[in-house]
Amino acid sequence: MACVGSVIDDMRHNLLALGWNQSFEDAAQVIDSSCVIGRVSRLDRGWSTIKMSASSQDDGNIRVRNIGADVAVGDWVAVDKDLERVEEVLPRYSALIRRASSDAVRAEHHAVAANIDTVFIVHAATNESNQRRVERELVLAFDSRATPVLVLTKNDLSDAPEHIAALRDVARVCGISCHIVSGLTGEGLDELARYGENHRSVAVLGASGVGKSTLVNRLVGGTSQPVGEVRQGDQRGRHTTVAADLVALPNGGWLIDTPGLRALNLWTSGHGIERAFADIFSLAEDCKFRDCKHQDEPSCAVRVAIERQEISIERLESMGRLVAEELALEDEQKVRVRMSNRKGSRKLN
Ligand SMILES: Nc1nc2c(ncn2[C@@H]2O[C@H](COP(=O)(O)OP(=O)(O)OP(=O)(O)O)[C@@H](O)[C@H]2O)c(=O)[nH]1
Ligand SMILES: [Mg+2]
Ligand SMILES: [Zn+2]
Repeated sequence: MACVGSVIDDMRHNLLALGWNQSFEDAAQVIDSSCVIGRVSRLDRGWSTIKMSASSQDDGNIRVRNIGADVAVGDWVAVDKDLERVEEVLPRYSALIRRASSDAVRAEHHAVAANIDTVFIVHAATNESNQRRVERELVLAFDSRATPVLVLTKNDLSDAPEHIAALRDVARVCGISCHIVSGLTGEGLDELARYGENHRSVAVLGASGVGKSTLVNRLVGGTSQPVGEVRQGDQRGRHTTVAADLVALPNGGWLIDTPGLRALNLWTSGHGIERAFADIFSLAEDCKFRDCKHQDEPSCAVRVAIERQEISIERLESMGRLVAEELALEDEQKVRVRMSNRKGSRKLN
C-alpha cells in the first residue's frame, strides 16, 4: 500500500503507472503522512472505488466513502489510514466539467473526468452531421485543459463521405486531430491507443450509442464495459453506461469510459469558445468594429465569409448561443457570490 513520506518512494512505480506525476508529488508533500494515496476509478452513491496499483485488475482496489468530497473519476485522493473515507482530493491538472442542473441558484457542476491528457470526442461516422454537438463538446474539452481529438467510429457501416468531410473540417479549423475508426473491425485503433502512451489518460466523451464502450473494450482488450443496442429508428443509444469508469490500456495508459450525456451545458468557460471557433475569431480580427457582433454591422468580415459560403450561418449562430450561455452563467455566478457574501456577513453580525 502506498503512503506519502518515505514509503511513497518504494511505491512510486505503482503510482507512476497509474498516471502520477511531479505536480501530485508536490501536492502530496503537505498531506498527512499516515494517509494512503490512490486514484479514483469509479463513483457510486457516496462511495469511491480507488485504485492503489495498476497491475491488479480489481483486487488492488478499495472502496471508501466520499461524502462531502468533490471527487471525480481520475482524481488522485488521500484516504485516511483506516481506509474509510476520502480525506483530500489532490489538485487536478485538467477536468472535464459540465453544468449538471439548470437551476440558477442551486446550479451544480459535474466533473465527468479529472486529470486527463486527451478527450476523445466520439461521433458515429454514419449519422447525419451533428456539428452542433461537436462544437459544444469541443468547448468543454478545450476548457478541460486536455487536448480534444475527434474520433469518428462505426466506419464499417459508413457510406457518408460528406458527413465525414464536414466533421473533418470542424477538426481542421480548430487544429485538432481526427481519426476514422471502427470498434467492430479494429480499423484505426492502434493510432488511438498511442494517446495512452507514457501512462497518459484519455476521457471518452460522446452521445449514447455512438460506440464509446465498444471502443474502450476493443482498446483494452476485454468486455468490461457493457455495450447496448441502438434504437432501430433513430440510432440513439439506451444509456447503457451509467457511470464513468477508469480502465487500463495494455500500453500502460488509462481510458475513462463515460455515460452518453444528454445535456452538455457549459459550466465555466475559459478559452474553449475561442478555440472551438478559431475560424470565426480569426475572421473577426478583420471586422471594422472591435466589438462587432457579426449581425448587421458594416464591413463585417464574418458576414462576408458567410456570403462566400466559407462558413455557415448555423455555425455562427451556434457560437452565439454558446457565448450567450457563458455570459448568463457568469452573471449567475456573480449573483451567487453576492448572495453567499451576504449570508457570510449576516452570520458575522
Ligand atoms: N457496426 C458497428 N457497430 C458498432 C460499433 N461501435 C459500436 N457499435 C454498436 O453500437 C451500439 C452502441 O454501442 P456502445 O458501445 O454501447 O455505445 P456507447 O457510446 O457506449 O453508449 P452509452 O453507454 O449508452 O453511452 C452497440 O450495438 C454496438 O455493438 C462499430 O464500430 N461498428
Ligand atoms: Mg457505453
Ligand atoms: Zn463582424
